[in-house]
Amino acid sequence: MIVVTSGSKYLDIDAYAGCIAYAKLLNLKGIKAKAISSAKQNGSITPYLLDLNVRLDKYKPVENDKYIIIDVSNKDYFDMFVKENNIIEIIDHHVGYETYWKSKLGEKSKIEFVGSVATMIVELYEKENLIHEISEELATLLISAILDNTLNLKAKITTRKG
Ligand SMILES: [Mn+2]
Repeated sequence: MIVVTSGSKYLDIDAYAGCIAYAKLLNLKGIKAKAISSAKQNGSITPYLLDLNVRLDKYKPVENDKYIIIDVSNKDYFDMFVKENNIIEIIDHHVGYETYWKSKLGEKSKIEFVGSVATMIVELYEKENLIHEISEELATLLISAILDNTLNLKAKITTRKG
């Protein structure tokens, strides 16, 4: 099985939406994948969003599973069940580990300095001509992630000026 997951510390709406949407994109391409996380979900994943009919999968990783990591590339912070040697792809928008992963995974390391990982996942749907397969509920998750990360960015800039 391919396991799409994120960090260990907490799960925010960007990671949550990103994992769910990317596992679905793989499924649409005929590749079996599950989106799971053992991290604590933070307040950015509101009860309304949790109630939508798009959710993480219930799945327990086994020995030979392969991992795709979303929204984090610092290997100290991956979900605790991830085995580094079994990582096959990384999609992230944080600075610092892009050279390391590029040398390990080549084009399967997708690290870009954009506002949210959800933006990158939407672009991957576009690239595969599958954008029309994004359901209204999945779109709600993705747009919430994009907005949340943008607002956080503004909040950080405000703090720095203050
Ligand atoms: Mn993010």
